[in-house]
Amino acid sequence: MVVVKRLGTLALLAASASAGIVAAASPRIIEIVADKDNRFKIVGSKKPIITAHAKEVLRLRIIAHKGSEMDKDGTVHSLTIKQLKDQGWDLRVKEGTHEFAVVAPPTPGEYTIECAVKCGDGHDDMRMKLLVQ
Ligand SMILES: [Cu+2]
Repeated sequence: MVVVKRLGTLALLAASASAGIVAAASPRIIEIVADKDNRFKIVGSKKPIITAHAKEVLRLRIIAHKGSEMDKDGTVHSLTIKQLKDQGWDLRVKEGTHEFAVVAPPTPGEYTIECAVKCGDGHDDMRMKLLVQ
């Protein structure tokens, strides 16, 4: 019984180690400006749409500029997908450049990424799209 248990643990360790290597294999970097005009802009793209494969690991580099308002704790914007908040899709950013690794959801479809921090004029329309294929 003890031996079986140990083997199980080893197998689990091996599995998570290889998963780590796969995840680390150069995820795409997507550069996003959360701008002072309270709009999201994707560097090198005309439309604020991120296209990803299901479960794709993405590295988001977010350049944040304060709008006319910010949160008490200094957060100037956020990138939030309401239904995926508990899966890491609630990125609050202060002024400056920040990098986050996120995973696209397993279910294809259109997801709205919105700002959940009151950032001033334009806040209500501060959103972009995650298109999962
Ligand atoms: Cu906002």
